[in-house]
Amino acid sequence: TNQKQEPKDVASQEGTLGAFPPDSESIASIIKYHAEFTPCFSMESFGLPKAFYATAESVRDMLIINWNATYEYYEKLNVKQAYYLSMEYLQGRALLNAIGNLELSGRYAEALEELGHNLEDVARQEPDTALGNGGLGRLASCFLDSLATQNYPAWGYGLRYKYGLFKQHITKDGQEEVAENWLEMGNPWEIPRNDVTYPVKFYGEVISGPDGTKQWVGGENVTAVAYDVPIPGYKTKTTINLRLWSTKVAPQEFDLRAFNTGDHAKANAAMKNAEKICYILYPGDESMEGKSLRLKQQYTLCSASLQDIIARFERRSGDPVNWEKFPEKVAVQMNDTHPTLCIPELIRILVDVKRLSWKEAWDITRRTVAYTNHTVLPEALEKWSLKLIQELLPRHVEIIKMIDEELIHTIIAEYGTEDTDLLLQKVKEMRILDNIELPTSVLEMLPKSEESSVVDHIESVDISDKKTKTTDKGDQSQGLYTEKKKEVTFEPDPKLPKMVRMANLCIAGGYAVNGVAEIHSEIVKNEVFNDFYKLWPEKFQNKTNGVTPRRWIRFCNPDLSRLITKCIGTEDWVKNTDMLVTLQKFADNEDFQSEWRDVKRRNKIKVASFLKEKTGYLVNPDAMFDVQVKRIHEYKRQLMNIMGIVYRYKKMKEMSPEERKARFVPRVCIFGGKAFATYVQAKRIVKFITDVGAIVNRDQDIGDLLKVVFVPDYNVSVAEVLIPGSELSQHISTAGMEASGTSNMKFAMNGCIQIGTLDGANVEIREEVGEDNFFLFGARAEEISGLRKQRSEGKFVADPRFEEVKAYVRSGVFGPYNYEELMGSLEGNEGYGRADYFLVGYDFPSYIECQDKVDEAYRNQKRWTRMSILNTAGSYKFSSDRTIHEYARDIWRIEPIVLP
Ligand code: GL9
Repeated sequence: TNQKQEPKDVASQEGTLGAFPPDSESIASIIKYHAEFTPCFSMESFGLPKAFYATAESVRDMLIINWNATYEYYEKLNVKQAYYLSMEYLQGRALLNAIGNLELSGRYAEALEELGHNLEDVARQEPDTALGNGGLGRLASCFLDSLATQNYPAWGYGLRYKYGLFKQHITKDGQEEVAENWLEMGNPWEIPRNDVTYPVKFYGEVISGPDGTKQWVGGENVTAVAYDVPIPGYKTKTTINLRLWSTKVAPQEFDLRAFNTGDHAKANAAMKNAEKICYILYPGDESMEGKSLRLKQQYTLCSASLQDIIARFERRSGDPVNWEKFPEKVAVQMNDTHPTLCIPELIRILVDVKRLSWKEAWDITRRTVAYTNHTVLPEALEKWSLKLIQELLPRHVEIIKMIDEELIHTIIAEYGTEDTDLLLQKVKEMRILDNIELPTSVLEMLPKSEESSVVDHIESVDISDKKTKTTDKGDQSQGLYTEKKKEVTFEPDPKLPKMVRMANLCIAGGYAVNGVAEIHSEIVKNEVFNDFYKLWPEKFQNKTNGVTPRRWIRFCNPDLSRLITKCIGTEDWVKNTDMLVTLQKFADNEDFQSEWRDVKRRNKIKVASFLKEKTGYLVNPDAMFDVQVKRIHEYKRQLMNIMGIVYRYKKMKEMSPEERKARFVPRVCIFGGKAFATYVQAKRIVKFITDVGAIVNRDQDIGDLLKVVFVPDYNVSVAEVLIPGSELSQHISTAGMEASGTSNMKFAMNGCIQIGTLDGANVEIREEVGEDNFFLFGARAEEISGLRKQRSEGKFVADPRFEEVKAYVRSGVFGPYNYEELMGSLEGNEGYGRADYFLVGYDFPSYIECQDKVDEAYRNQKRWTRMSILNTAGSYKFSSDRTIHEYARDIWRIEPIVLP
């Protein structure tokens, strides 16, 4: 390994900032220092963007002190560390979070005032760090905050994409994507670690040594470079590390000769090739080119992180290294299947580089790696083409085949060979390799028949000595050959691609598998991975998601936080959310209720001015603020929400002004969310929402009774404004399809009442806040497949109100755009994404009836406020501190370490 030293000599850095924590005067002088000596703006002006960068640099200085001290201490104690591997982190802005955690907000505000600036304005200059798509990435960021806050020795690993999630513009044609160059002005939070680099290889070939050892040689090498982002905990010195990898050309790949002979294009090609791996988050994966890039990204994360983890383990263990102890020092959590290659990569390093036996390496791996499943949507369960992996990572394919073979033998041991039909069905469903011939070691165990038959030639593993050998058939290609005696048991379909199922590999190679909400973990165990659950019930767990109360209450909603602190009598609830339950006692207290309403109203006014600025629409802060913000997806059913609004609008139009007023509570319906760039149906939904808004919002008859606003470019910072000011939030996915959801938790924390289905974490939220404080509607998860079947048999009779809405939309009220595709998707009788697969029509009647109950409840402001308070009180369970504590206790087996 070329691993260099980690940061040392912390003592020498101590004191460079003077007394710690510094007072506001020293802070001001540090900011001035950075304004002068860390220049990326002109000298003269100390305008807003420059003020932000200088302020951030000054905060970073302070973080580095704690970050070094934390690292040193872990190194000294040689503690067990957890490593969270994630392709996504949705960090949002860092400034207010960092100074809030350092308890320096007041002093920073004063210091900036002295320098002629306002802290909030300065903070708004920071671009969102959006290295993620949605819930999964934001969860990873909340976890980092909870790890640091609770003093858990843990790190995050990820990729430093040059372009994060695209920016969304809303035009007359709907969503338009624009690249987000978040690093343009530099990133004050990162520490480039030119001393921490690892080689990452692609392509090449595997050669066998005379002693049976394997070497992966040739191919293309890139260099992974670490960029460290200090993650401070709240009111603790612990500052953990988020290590993001970037890629650059490996020295040996740069073709100096080509450059010298004037072939600059050739010389530059290698550079571009290496750098483009970390250019963009989630490149579209329609084309083969895109697919290969995504796989390169995944492998870069796994390979660089594991080399780093292993180097740290070796350095800390001293000579000789006892590899048996690896799982006692390291736990690796895979955030979904994206980092699955960790499994074969760890084995590769242990066997090929560290020279352990297959058995030792496989044992160590199975005691080190754990897997979180975040979705059961079939299209999201990752499968990679074997051909592609073979080309890019030939050695890993050998290892995956060995794991697959071992798994098949476990399945045989479980089911026996008597009932071959059952056995083969199980093998087929559970194997890691899909549509691939069985290994000979397996064929040999199956009952023989007399007929001769055709089977594929394959490489096989002799389980007894765990060395790979090639079946002795001369022909080294993947060609067919005729073999006597063996019966045709398992024929790959040549028309179908050979695939690797990543989740199956994770379950076989990991020691724990968890879902992210109770209902989801049950679906994982009893449906999607039921066969694996029967095989290894002890691996399966639930870890209900959570969100950090620092960002999602304390910092985004300072007014509510003050009120909560006043009520509870201490601010400790920010670290110990169980204390929020105390609020229950005040739910009916009229004075408290009125203070609670004042806070909400102030937050609504902020939302209103934000909407004005972003969309030009003026809304009435006395109307009910009804919000649905999340990625646009058919299963999340933004379409049902907007069709409900259309129904409401149509009814309003049919009534007299007096009737309208009596029947409906004024509402501002707010939407936000991005659609995947090539997800046509999702983009149609965005367009539909904005078209409805354009008609409704200028309708004089309707006025303040109904407004429909689509907030462009929904991201973490937008959420921080909208959530505190919302009163009703919608979590209305088809039951069984949303693994957990996490914004539902943030809304509850901020006293927002939900309308929702029994899906994901909604189920548990409803349990905690109480049935009376949650608007429930819709079909249950266990009914869904029956309902789909009914539909396909033509037995579904649509509610006339649903038919009415579709006809109204088709009549062209909302403009010239052709909504036939959208309405048509709710009809007919065939296929995913069509024939109303998501059961909008089925749930529509109960949805709009439930919305009437919402209006009724809102009319009684005392009742509503009580519900709101009880939502915050009941949200205590959904702190990511609780989730992380459970991971640490049940999966990682790590203990908090408090710095002296
Ligand atoms: C998701 C699930 O869909 C959510 O229900 C869940 O809350 C989060 C976090 O566990 O994970 N899985 C997933 O792939 N995404 C999720 O949000 N999608 C994105 O992050 C875009």
